[in-house]
Amino acid sequence: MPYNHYLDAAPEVAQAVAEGRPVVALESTIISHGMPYPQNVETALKVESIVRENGAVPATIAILGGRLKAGLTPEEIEYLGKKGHDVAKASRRDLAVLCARGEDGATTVTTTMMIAHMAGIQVFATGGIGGVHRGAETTMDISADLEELSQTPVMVVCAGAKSILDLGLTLEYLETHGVPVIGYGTRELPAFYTRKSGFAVDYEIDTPAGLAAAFHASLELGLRGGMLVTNPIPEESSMAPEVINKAIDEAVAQAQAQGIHGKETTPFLLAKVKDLTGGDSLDSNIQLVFNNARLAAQTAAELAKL
Ligand code: PSU
Ligand code: MN
Repeated sequence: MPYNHYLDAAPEVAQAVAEGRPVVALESTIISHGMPYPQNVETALKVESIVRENGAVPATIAILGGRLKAGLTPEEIEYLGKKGHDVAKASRRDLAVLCARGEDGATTVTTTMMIAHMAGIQVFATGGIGGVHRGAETTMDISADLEELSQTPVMVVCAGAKSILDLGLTLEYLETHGVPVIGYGTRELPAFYTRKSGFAVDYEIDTPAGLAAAFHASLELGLRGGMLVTNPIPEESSMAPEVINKAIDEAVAQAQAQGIHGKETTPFLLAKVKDLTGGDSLDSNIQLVFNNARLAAQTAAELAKL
């Protein structure tokens, strides 16, 4: 992607990229819209330290005052966490207007991939990605995250997709758009809160070096898109499928009954699931993000050797 004057890479991030050292991008919608304050800020700061402990430089990404930031200060993370839903959730279609107006935006998987790529960052860790929503055959609600994965060469390490989505259709969409879905140490797509979903991934890879080799080949082949690494939640943090699936079904029914649509759907469902499980899902969510940050940092370190 060409250089652009809206981008501000933090000095530490710019230097690491220039020297070919490992860097891991992190998103900010998960901070402003995905978790409540103050757990969101605590989690975001802890994720950064996990990335460091595993040998990479963290670059939390957001839009602040119309600037595309790759690498935030702890004060900036606190600001985004406290402002919460008052920060615009910024997807691809929002970037130009936010930049032109000098406004703030919390970056989704889509915009975090875009800004990471502009800054020369190849690996990105998050919790869950957006996908094809249940009922998309009539609502056409398909996350821009899937389209971005097909056109931006960044590896996204996530814990699979939540069954607030239609997982089967999400995989079909990714296949159509040529996005490889890798299971880390598993043949089965993890479903975020649980390690299993009943759906198969395309490939199982068992080491950070193996993930790095696959992504390196993708870059060398000049393939346009990214790669989706799905990392199962640690067993001890995973939830009972009956409990979580009941909460998800109830959340989806409430969203339908209240006519929730568009960009509000995902944050609404995430918040409802959290309420319905009495906060247990938030604990699981935090642990799986830590787990993904660890794997992403180790993979970025391997990629830097190739
Ligand atoms: N799914 C989660 N947690 C999240 C999100 C999705 O389990 O925090 C956020 C991510 O930022 C993702 C965005 O990119 O929601 C997708 O929103 P939408 O479905 O509106 O595209
Ligand atoms: Mn949507």
